[in-house]
Amino acid sequence: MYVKNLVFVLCLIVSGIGLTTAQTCLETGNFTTNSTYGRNRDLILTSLPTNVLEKGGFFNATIGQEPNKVYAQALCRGDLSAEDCLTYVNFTAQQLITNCTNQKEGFSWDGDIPCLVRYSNQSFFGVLALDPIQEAINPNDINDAASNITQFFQVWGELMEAVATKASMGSSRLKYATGVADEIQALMQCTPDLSQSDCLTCLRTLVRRYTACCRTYQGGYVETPSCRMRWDLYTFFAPTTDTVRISLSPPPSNSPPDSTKNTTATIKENGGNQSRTIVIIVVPIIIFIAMVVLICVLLRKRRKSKRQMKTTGDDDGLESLQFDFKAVREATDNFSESNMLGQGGFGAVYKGRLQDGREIAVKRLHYESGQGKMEFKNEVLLMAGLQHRNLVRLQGFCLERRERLLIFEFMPNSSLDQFLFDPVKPRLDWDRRFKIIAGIARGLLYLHEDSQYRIIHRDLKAANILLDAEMNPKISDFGMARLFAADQTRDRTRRVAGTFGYMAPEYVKHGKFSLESDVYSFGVLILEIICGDKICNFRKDGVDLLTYAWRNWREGRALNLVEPFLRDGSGSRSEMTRCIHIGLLCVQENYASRPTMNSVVLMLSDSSMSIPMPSTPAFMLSASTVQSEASSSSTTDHNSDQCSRNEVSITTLDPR
Ligand SMILES: *[C@@H]1O[C@H](CO)[C@@H](O)[C@H](O)[C@H]1NC(C)=O
Ligand SMILES: *[C@@H]1O[C@H](CO)[C@@H](O)[C@H](O)[C@H]1NC(C)=O
Ligand SMILES: *[C@@H]1O[C@H](CO)[C@@H](O)[C@H](O)[C@H]1NC(C)=O
Ligand SMILES: *[C@@H]1O[C@H](CO)[C@@H](O)[C@H](O)[C@H]1NC(C)=O
Ligand SMILES: *[C@@H]1O[C@H](CO)[C@@H](O)[C@H](O)[C@H]1NC(C)=O
Ligand SMILES: *[C@@H]1O[C@H](CO)[C@@H](O)[C@H](O)[C@H]1NC(C)=O
Ligand SMILES: *[C@@H]1O[C@H](CO)[C@@H](O)[C@H](O)[C@H]1NC(C)=O
Ligand SMILES: CC(=O)N[C@H]1CO[C@H](CO)[C@@H](O)[C@@H]1O
Repeated sequence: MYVKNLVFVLCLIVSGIGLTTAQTCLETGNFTTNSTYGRNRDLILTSLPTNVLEKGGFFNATIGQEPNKVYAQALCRGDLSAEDCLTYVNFTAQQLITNCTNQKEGFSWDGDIPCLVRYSNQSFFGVLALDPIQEAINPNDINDAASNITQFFQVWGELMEAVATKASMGSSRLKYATGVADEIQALMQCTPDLSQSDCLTCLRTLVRRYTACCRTYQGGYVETPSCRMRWDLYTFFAPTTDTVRISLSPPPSNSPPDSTKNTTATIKENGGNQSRTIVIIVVPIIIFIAMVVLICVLLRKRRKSKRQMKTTGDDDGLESLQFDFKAVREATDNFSESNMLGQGGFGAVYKGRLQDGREIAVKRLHYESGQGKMEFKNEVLLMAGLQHRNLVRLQGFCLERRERLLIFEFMPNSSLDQFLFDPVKPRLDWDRRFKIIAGIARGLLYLHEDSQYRIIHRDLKAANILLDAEMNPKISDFGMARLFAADQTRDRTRRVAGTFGYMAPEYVKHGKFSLESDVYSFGVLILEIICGDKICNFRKDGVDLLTYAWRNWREGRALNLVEPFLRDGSGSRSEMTRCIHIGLLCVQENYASRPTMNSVVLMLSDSSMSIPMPSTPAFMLSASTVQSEASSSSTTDHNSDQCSRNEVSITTLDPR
């Protein structure tokens, strides 16, 4: 195993920093000395310095042919001069060559040498790596430095989020940002080959990690191979005009940012420098009176402009989202039967083509959604803010008398259940299925942890996973809760809603839903993807899917679960076993032992990570038991589809 969670203590002696370099040679495989792989590795590492200089601080390249192909990457901290970058990368690459004598993979952390060098026998370009994580701290207690710790943490959190967002919005050449809030200085950077959302996920993971382990210290850094953050109470980078600035004592809401040229300067002066205040007191009364008059005038102006800002601000966000009802009706051919894509718990979904040729999917919500216009608009705004590669994107809405329409991007490859369960469709190979599993996991992680709200999906299932043109999975039907009854947003529901088979036992029994019940549904989904059969239809050796998977896994024959088509294919057996293992962890009866989506994503992305043993899954919730309850409460035409829905499905958002 590699070095993990190692805490290096920065030695801070007055102003100097003791340099620590941290190198990790991964034990994922060895090459022999003087082999082609070794020669390729040395060659590409020695070529990095000049290339990274030429390419302006970031460079990735490959050399050789499989199986001796080597992938390498070098990245310098965003504020390094080209000359320093060359020197540091040269130094680091040389160290890697000498220290990782024959490991196939290795990298050097950013650490205090402000560059990252990484090489591997497999491609990692553009791939988010959240593991391993390394952190280092400045061991002094933060309480000694901050007078009001509550306020300090609040500002700290705001600054971190602002810097992370700014860094993620960088270009494909540089994703780097710095920020200053009074004495707090922060620096964040992603490898620029990451997408914006992956970068943001990465940085937020680091911030969470730092908060969990180290926030009582006066500074430190956390890094993964994909991104890094560092903060301290002194300047360790050169602030520029791009540096994010946040005021430590956030001015009360009555300070408009643009009404006067010099407002911010004045506020800073008042808050920060008392001697100036004394000078101001001594200033002739006439000037004082003039200022009072000025302030009065300003206040009045402000009140006016504030009111304006409020209304126009809301409309700005919504206007771009609002679609013309007539246009949408035309696009869907007056919601014709032939354009109907499906009938979900919230209403029917139609395909449409706008005049400009854009294809859309329109969800026509049931009339009884019973929500006022304002509430509906607010929820739409909130849903539109949920953006992730693995979530179906809300493009807009329509509000016309009792009509409530939601407009989504159109997914040409319909939904995952069709590819898994429809015998007529071509079978998906293992690599594709594995990518789909990983994509769903990332989407769910975003809903659970990385978006602004903690969102429980509550109806995760194959039919709610849509596929885009490249067969990337996108979760749909999230964030719908508030469009319906408000009391559904509590932790307990009056009625159990969801789809039988996917619902966690504690949810069915007690109506208690949680992040863990979503993880349960995800576990069922993994097992379905592997066996190619619906949980409600599956019957083998007289037992249901979960029992069958568990039994075979216990007896060391986990792969018995795998669909014959995959078993005959060339897919990685160890990946399949690993996925079954993770699936079983997710469907454990004891919800407290189910993994979080964060660890699921880690377990999926890092094949060397050890995974705990699962305990018994929820047997008593086998499809047969549920089915009898389901059919007794629903009409007979559900018999053909045993995965019957129960009431309406609802997603819940908890503001954090
Ligand atoms: C390489 O190994 C040497 C000896 O163990 C160590 O002193 C040095 O710090 C290592 N280099 C890096 C970059 O970790
Ligand atoms: C690789 O070599 C190191 C010694 O250099 C050894 O400790 C390790 O067990 C080897 N790993 C494998 C997978 O052969
Ligand atoms: C990288 O090396 C490891 C260990 O030898 C091997 O298991 C793996 O398949 C290799 N990956 C690629 C893409 O060649
Ligand atoms: C590797 O090659 C060099 C010269 O090409 C030779 O001196 C050295 O002994 C070789 N090492 C091994 C382990 O074969
Ligand atoms: C890299 O460092 C080595 C010494 O460690 C030096 O000989 C070489 O000239 C350096 N290369 C560049 C491009 O600076
Ligand atoms: C600390 O700051 C918080 C938030 O700004 C404020 O509510 C609180 O009263 C302050 N506490 C002290 C002791 O000043
Ligand atoms: C703002 O005020 C400060 C000091 O009061 C002054 O130095 C600065 O030039 C002013 N800036 C503008 C834009 O008026
Ligand atoms: C900056 C850079 O070199 N980016 C390259 C990294 O590798 C990918 C895949 O080979 C290329 O597409 C990028 O251009």
